[in-house]
Amino acid sequence: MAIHPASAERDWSLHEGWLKPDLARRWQTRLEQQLLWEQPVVQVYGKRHPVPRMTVFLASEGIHYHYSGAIHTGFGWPEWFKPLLDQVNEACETGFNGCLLNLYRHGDDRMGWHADDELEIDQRAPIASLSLGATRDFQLRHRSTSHIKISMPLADGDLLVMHPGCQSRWMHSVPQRRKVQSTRINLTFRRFQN
Ligand SMILES: O=C(O)CCC(=O)C(=O)O
Ligand SMILES: [Mn+2]
Repeated sequence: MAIHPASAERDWSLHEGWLKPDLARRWQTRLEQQLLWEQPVVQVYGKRHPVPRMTVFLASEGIHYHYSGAIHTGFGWPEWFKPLLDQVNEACETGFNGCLLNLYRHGDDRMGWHADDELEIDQRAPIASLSLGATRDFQLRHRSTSHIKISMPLADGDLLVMHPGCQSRWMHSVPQRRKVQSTRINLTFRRFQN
């Protein structure tokens, strides 16, 4: 089933329960066990800080992406991952060639305000964000009218599609939530220029 935004003005669409719980569990377990999760270290004012989450970058061979102060390179997709990539591509009617995965081990892990607007990303394509595991709040803040702030809980199996234009109009974040004790994985599928 293809996804169409309800209205052209909408900058994103949320598809709750896009992956059924049994499939979501299977993917979460596989991703946790089979990927080599890393905790990047960033340098701020000369001091080194581990980022408060674990990450993995998967992409087609030859894709390069600068984030968290380092260059990440695509070495091709693991064979076992391709069915999920195909399913997301079909839903979004696009061909994603990269995916950044974040593992939030507990509620202290988080991501600060940013937009996925790096030059390498093709801003004419959507960005699809799939959530697995613990529910976490995803916040959006309008860039020009900063009093407009939206918080939406992203739950297990939800697919959030950020449409072209979303990154230039909105910033987003995943704040700390001390009460959350279980793990969440988020996959953001992106289209890189090549
Ligand atoms: O974890 C999320 O829901 C958001 C992740 C994100 O914004 C990113 O990877 O750029
Ligand atoms: Mn982002």
